Amino acid sequence: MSISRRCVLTLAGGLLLAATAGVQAADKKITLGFAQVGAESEWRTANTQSIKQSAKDAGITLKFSDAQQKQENQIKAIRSYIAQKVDVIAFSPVVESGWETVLQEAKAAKIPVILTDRAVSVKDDSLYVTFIGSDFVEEGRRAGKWLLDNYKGQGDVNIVELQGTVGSAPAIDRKNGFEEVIKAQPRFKIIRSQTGDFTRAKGKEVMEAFLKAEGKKINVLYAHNDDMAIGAIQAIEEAGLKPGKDIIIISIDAVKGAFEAMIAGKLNVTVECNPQLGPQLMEAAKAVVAGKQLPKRIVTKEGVFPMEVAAKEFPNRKY
Ligand code: GYE
Repeated sequence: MSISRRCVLTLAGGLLLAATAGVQAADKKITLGFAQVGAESEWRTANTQSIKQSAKDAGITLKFSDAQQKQENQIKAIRSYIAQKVDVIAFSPVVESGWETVLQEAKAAKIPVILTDRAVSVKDDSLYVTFIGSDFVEEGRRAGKWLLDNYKGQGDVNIVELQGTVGSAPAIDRKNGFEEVIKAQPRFKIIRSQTGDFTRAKGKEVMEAFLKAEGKKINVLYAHNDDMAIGAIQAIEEAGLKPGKDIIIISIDAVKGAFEAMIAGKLNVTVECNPQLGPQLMEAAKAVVAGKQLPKRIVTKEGVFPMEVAAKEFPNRKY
């Protein structure tokens, strides 16, 4: 296996630590309003736990809301945090666009905003202080590189793709990163691509439709997260095919469910996306309240885990 693997559970927080070094704990208790995307995946559950636990550990009062994957709910939550005059607002934007107005409202109220996990696309980047999260384009590239390096068969390789939530940063970037790498070998072709909204149920449903339309022509499934891959595995088995063998499966997140599927021989590889962003978010919130300058981008470090290492790595997994 030529892919290097790494289990990196610490985040790239060097710069941030440097920025916060020497900062005295603020006397005033900080209130942080956090607008979460939803509870759509194992990744999200781990992310929510990390945020709640680290707020407790840091002595920060957390106001938490779950937007059920709807932008309008997140906007409402952010507006209510502005009305409550919290010290800091943080959120993981469900989609990239459409944030200008509410971010301007936060700016006018002089409440700093920290983005975690997903990016926004805004012209004026003074609308947020920093963005803490993964490099999703790189994750897509890693998925593509694993495929080019490890695919054994000859001839055309027909790929079906289960995309994440339409318009979300991880869906856009993971698609682009993967395509950028596989286009080096034109025999690798994406023959179908549709959203499964990052959920198991939708992943299964869309995979059923792919199988109906393309049947045994499908060689590879690329799923933008593990939950959709796990849903698709069920659909593949119900269609009488062997996931991981008849159809090679690549996904992203590296949650425990993916390791279980790899140990069972049903998932070939998962690319890590670390949800444990809580500790860095709390550090950033404290730093910003203390008037410190933060780097505009804080990137999470991650690895790639193929099936062959799953049993050995499983006990080390924290989410
Ligand atoms: O990969 C997926 C979740 O934004 C990185 O959202 C996150 C993605 C994650 O639903 O499982």
